Amino acid sequence: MSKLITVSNRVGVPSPGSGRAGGLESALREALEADGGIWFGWSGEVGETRSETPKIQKKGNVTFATVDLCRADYEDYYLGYANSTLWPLLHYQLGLVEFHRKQFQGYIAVNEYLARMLLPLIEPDDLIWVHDYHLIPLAEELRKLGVKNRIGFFLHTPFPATDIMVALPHHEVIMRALCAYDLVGLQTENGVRAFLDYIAREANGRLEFDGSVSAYDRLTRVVCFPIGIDTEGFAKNAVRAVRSAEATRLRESIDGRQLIIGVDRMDYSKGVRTRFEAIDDLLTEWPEEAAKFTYLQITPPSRSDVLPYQALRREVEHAAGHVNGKYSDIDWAPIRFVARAVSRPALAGIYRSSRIGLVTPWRDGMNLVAKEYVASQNPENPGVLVLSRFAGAAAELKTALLVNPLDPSEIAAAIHQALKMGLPERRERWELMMEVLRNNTIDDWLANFLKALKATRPLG
Ligand code: GDG
Repeated sequence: MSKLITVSNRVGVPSPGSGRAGGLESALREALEADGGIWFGWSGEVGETRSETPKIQKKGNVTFATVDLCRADYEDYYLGYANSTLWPLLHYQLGLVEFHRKQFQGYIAVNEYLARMLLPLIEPDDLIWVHDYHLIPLAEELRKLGVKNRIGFFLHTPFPATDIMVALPHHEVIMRALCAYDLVGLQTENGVRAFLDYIAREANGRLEFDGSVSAYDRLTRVVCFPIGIDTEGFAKNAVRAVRSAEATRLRESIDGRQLIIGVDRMDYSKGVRTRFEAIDDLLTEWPEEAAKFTYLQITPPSRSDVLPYQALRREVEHAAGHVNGKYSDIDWAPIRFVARAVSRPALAGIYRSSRIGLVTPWRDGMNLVAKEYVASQNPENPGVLVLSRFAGAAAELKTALLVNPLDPSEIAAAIHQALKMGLPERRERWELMMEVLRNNTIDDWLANFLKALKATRPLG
């Protein structure tokens, strides 16, 4: 019987101390649990040498198969090509893109190694679902080993416009590798359009009558599957969590002021520094708002071994200090900057306690925080989402206050509008967004992708 094999860069093997998994992780685990399946990928461990065989751990119906990488892999594949070349490129940050041929070769080599490690676990009818930019060459490497199974790929980041894509040295190698998948899933229609544009202009390929893309002697389907969240689950948790000790302590500490919330990994694509500049602009333009709100920014560290991320942390801390130094009074500071993670249940309570959700990435594949904030609101008195027009979520959450995330004064004006917005308008905007979130949950996303993958024709 066919089973599902999911492959991701990191595999979170559940353990007693590992806490509650995020929405994507638990949805994938449930899908694997349903008919039995395998989750394969890097363990997160860096050893002196690579593993010779995968470490197998069975939890319920799910087999977790993980391998360790060696130091050179970690540097070339993970820190290097994946996070210093592809990540900035996919987020339109050409100035941050580094390219070193050795890292590129290391990236291909790790994918070739992962394909070899995965091969013995694959049975003829299995469906293989590969996740994200670290693993683009995996299908091509599996094909070289004779794998004929249906293989799908989902890119969690944006797929950039052709002019950005062609800035990548050897972009054709990456695009050819993407076309080795039977199905490529992207977050937005904009991404699908960009993919087709590349295929037409750079690969001399074409769109077939049945909707598949023909290029590099292969047929691939490229489809938009906007990722969702567990909408009802979040809404229910938020009702409970808003009464938790943490949310209560937070509300007491803000002393009746309006709360503005930002939650982002420490990443330059998330636009946190510009958001602090927006608070500066807000207080310059509308000084009467001083002491009427508190902006809480929660920013867990991320990729701290990658150089630009270390510089970013210093810049963000400096910017928060600058704004606080300029506007704070003895009993109020505009920004509370928390540079660590908070627990998942606490997060839902914090979202619900906040009058404004501030989500202004410069670019984002989707942005789940925007959706979680909306799902957590009190229907009787919902808050307002201020959202970057360059987050994938903006294609769905059209009644958020959409802003250009590069313009602090535009963000400031939207915050001001949100602070003043009356209940009827807040409800109307929120209800329309909530309907979208109810109609496309994480379970729908998963089912739609797998249905489309099953509908592709297996090779040979
Ligand atoms: C990539 C793409 C795409 C954050 N801080 C804490 C915490 N979080 C959770 C949030 C949310 C998740 O992490 C972040 O998801 P995002 O979608 O916002 O961003 P990325 O991490 O960049 O994710 C993105 C996503 O993949 C899925 O396809 O949407 O565009 O870049 O769930 O709640 N969770 C806890 N404490 C924190 O402090 N517990």
